[in-house]
Amino acid sequence: RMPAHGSKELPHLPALPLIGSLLSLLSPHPPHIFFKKLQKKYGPTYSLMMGSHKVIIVNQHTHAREVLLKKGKIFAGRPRTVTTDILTRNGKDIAFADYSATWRYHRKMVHGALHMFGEGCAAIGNIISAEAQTLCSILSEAAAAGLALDLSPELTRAVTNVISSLCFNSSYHRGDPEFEAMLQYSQGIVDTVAKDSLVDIFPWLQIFPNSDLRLLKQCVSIRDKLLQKKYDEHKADYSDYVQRDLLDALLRAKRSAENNNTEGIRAQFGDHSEDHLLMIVGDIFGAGVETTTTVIRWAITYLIHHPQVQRQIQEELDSKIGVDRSPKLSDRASLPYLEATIREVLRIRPVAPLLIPRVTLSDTSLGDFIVRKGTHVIINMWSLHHDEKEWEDPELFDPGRFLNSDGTGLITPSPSYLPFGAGIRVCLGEALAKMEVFLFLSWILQRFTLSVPPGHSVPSLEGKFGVVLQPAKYKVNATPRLGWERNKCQA
Ligand code: HEM
Ligand code: PLO
Repeated sequence: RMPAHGSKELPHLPALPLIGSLLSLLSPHPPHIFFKKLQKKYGPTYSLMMGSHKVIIVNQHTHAREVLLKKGKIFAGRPRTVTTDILTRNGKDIAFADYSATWRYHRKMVHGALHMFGEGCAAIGNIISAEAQTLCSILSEAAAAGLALDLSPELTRAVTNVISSLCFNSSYHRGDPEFEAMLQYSQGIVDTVAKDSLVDIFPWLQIFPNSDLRLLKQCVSIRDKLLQKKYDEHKADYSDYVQRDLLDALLRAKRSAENNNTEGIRAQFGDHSEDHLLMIVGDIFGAGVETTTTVIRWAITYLIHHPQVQRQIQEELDSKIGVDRSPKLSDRASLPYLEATIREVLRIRPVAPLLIPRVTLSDTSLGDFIVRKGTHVIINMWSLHHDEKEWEDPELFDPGRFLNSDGTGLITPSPSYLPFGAGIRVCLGEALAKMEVFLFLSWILQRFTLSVPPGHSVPSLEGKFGVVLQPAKYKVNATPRLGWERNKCQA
């Protein structure tokens, strides 16, 4: 019989008084890579001190699955941090909110609403396709003018419009000042938020400079004004009989909570204040934009590095769809090579390489190791996705890993693969994100071949570490394919 709790102490990095393990953490590498390297000395699961907190770093799938799935509920807390408290008004959102009745209620509500307006609804395919079409027309114009283009802003606008349709029933045109403002504040937030929890918190050592905090507060205040405006507009013409979008669904839940016995509702579900509602929409909006855009950008970056993969996707598109119509969601099952490519992109460059940190809600164990209540836990998805024992030549980009031997069916070659996390904190937008990545890539690759302009070097594969791992900016040439020359983007 296994004992209920582990008995061993985790291997621990040398701790120095006052500054914890910080000195051993000073490294030229970004944290996900450095944490992977530390395995050589300390084993795949080890602990270290960050300030006054004990943090466990998990670099192997067996322990990761124990944290996320087998003991998901015990490991379901989120540590509070200075930056995420600023972003979410002290954890009134979903992603950075600690485990509670309120969190459970909100997660369930958003899950239902996303299903109603997103995954479960045929209209979502049309919304994404309309944005894909606009995006392709812009690529087409640039190609006709002989211009190389940084795809990022246009891609971000396309993805923003999808989530904006779902959340607010509205979208942005090119050059819309509200959209330009959004691009800016969102990058500012990505650059500064959660740095303290993902890396360290020693303000006096300049790891987390105060200018970051100032920038974050500025960006959050711009975002909050925008959210407030959408909220006020929706509240003004709200009706119990029409639900246009996610925000209407949240408003409706708020109304019915207020009309009922409020005390009883509070006890059962927790709060559903205006702050909660704004922060939840902010989460879905932020997650909906930054993650999906990042994945598509990584996909394009790898396709530029691997023209033969791009060609093979195009051959698959030509043979399964042709040139007389555009891809639709129901084509996904018949395009296994494209699907395998998307899976490989999510493996080799996980959007959230360290997920979002956890905190244990009670004393527990991990394998044979003792874990005390209040311990922070970081799952290093980068290590799982680059584990040499699980993946042959892990830095090699090879969609074939996810295909069976004759290339006709998809396989999951290793349990060491969880790009969306797992368990009770699993990504809420997985289905939506997969639909978007599939449609945008298939529309683009059906019509264009992507490459760097002559004389430019291929883009870096390194990535900038943060709450999402972003590729560098660069310009691409989108060359129309045979049969897709100017103005034939409508098919
Ligand atoms: C959480 C990945 C797109 C909404 C997460 C987590 C990961 C992830 C790894 C953290 C899980 C954890 O901490 O254990 C991704 C990837 C995406 C994507 C790779 C794109 C390909 C989206 C989209 C939405 C979304 C489009 C919104 C519609 C969320 C939310 C959470 C989350 C709300 C927090 C869940 C919680 O803490 O309970 N996602 N995501 N994600 N994601 Fe996504
Ligand atoms: C992105 C910048 C936005 O302005 C605010 C925001 C909200 C939710 C965050 C998202 C940011 C980054 C990606 C996150 C998402 C919640 C879940 C998702 C962290 C900071 C992931 C990948 O875990």
